[in-house]
Amino acid sequence: MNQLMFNRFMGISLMFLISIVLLTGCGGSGSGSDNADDSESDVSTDTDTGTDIDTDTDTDTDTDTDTDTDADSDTGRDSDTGSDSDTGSDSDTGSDSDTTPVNQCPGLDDSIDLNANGVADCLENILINGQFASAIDPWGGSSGNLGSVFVSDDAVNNSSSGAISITNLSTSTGSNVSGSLSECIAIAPWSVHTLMTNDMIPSGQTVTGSTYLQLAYYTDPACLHLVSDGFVTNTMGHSAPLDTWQVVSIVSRVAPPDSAYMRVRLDAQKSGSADSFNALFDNVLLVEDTGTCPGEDTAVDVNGDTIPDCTQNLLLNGQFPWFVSPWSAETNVTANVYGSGETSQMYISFTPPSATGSFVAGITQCLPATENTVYSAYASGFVPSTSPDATAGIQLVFYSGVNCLNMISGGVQNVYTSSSNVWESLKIEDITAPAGTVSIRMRLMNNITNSATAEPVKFDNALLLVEP
Ligand SMILES: [Ca+2]
Ligand SMILES: [Ca+2]
Ligand SMILES: [Ca+2]
Repeated sequence: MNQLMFNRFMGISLMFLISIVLLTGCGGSGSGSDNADDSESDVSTDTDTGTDIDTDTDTDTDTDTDTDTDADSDTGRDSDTGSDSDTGSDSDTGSDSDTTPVNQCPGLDDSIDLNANGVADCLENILINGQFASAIDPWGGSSGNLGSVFVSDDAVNNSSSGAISITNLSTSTGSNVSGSLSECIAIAPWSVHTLMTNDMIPSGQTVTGSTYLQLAYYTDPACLHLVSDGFVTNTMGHSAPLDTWQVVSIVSRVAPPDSAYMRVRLDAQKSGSADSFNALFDNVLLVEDTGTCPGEDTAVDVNGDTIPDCTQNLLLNGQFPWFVSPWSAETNVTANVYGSGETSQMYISFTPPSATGSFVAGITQCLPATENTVYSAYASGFVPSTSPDATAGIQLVFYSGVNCLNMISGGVQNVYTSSSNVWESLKIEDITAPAGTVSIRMRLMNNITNSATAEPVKFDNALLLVEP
């Protein structure tokens, strides 16, 4: 691990620690008084979620402002560690041929393991009260969720646990999501989470609907202010079969760099009727992904050195799994991630100011750099045949000031695609940083010649590394 990556990881680790310290010193409680904001937020949800399902989750500007003020999820989880004391008493009962497993989570169901990792979900759940053992607290919701109540219909028929029944009471006949229930928790930037839950739609309803999950990232502990990306993930759950508990997931979502809190939302979605629609949820599990490069594809190796690019990349967010940050879009450039996870790509577009001449614009990332160090940069570029006047390119520029100020003369490298409708490997290899280098900028470029029309190009798998 080189120094830059080490610093990056140390920085993230430090922020995570700080988050924990802040959390333990902060004791939110109750589901909060949400009503003031929610009437508006539900309206906005009603109008936008119908069209953004599965198509473009990243540009969803759902500005729901449900205020669940519970930011003390970690504090609650700490109580789980108290159950370790049960281990001692378990040995005492061994002589009674008592084969009952250790009660790992008093009051909760140890047998639930939705993510099938052999660890009781109650031990690893970041959320509070994911099993709805006896109530729905601290889950909170919007004013549209007046039908959300605790019910005894547990997903695995556990007589000592229940579920949450969420009713969409919207009288709109359009496609809409309402009846939400949410929890707002502290998370670390760049942390990666997977959400899983049981859901069930009772039969006998006049409305056809679906379960619906949402993850959204915020800067504040009340989950009121979305991160700069406005990053929201909506996932349709089930509309069938009825009366049968199912499992639905949102897998490996990466927290944007300016996020500090995440809101997990459970919803009932319906369309075509003013009647209410009801769905049940149980065993909601949120875990942080661990291992090599969570949220990124370890198979990507654009420089062909058999080392996963995600372990050697100086860039953050080189694979564009969900969002644009911390890449910075230049003036008038539209940058969006389409697709999701390992199949996603970054689209860059701008409208040239004139139909004559060659114009270049794109997105950039600036990093500290060291003189006389050898750098290589890569990306996959794609020019659709519908962009006949465009090429896709990458650029490396060296600077003598921090934050990419004061470009060093002669310190610019460019390479562009040469054909359309195929992914091309763009490479700038083995470039020695000039004397005086303090920072380096990598740029992904959309170049348009003799056209005043926006002609998008797309990129994937950007890599910047120091050569050994
Ligand atoms: Ca588990
Ligand atoms: Ca339950
Ligand atoms: Ca590699």
